[in-house]
Amino acid sequence: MKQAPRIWACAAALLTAWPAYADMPVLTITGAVENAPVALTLDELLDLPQHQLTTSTTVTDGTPVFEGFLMRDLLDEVQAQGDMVVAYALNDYRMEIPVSDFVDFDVMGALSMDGMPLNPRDKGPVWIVYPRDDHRELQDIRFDTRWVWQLVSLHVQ
Ligand SMILES: Nc1nc2c(c(=O)[nH]1)N[C@H]1C(S)=C(S)[C@@H](COP(=O)(O)O)O[C@H]1N2
Ligand SMILES: [Mo]
Repeated sequence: MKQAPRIWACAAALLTAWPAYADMPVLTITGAVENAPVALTLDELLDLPQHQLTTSTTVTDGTPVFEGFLMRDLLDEVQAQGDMVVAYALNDYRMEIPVSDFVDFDVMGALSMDGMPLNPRDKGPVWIVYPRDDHRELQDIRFDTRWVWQLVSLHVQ
């Protein structure tokens, strides 16, 4: 899967809040998972245990409060078997992320920031957020590139 499906970009861009597209698939998981490909709706992502994480980022001011699911919970949910995920964004950005990041750290698939649903026009609907302020080793460009925003699919390998 090389290209993020553009139709979602268009559909999602027309909408601004969660309820409007809550039952549309927003995140597709391919590769080494049960019953691949798995297309998850926002409602399904919100059904995963939700967590809070307060951290500075390289692209926002201050220390926003993020809410969302833990990446390891998502991978458990789809019974992922692999050491690496390739994260694909709407803008064709792609980044390989070792699954060990999600085991070692509470890396979040953030769905909201400061109480506002992340909008597909700006970082949303899913933004991979690392607990950067809690771990010195995460304050590094190597990890910054893994903060994939506008995440649309994950390929597990
Ligand atoms: N969807 C998406 N996520 C992305 C990127 C991108 O271009 N598109 N750039 C990455 C890079 S290279 C970095 S360093 C961090 C921070 O981006 P910044 O260049 O806006 O500070 O976001 C990462 N996440
Ligand atoms: Mo970067």
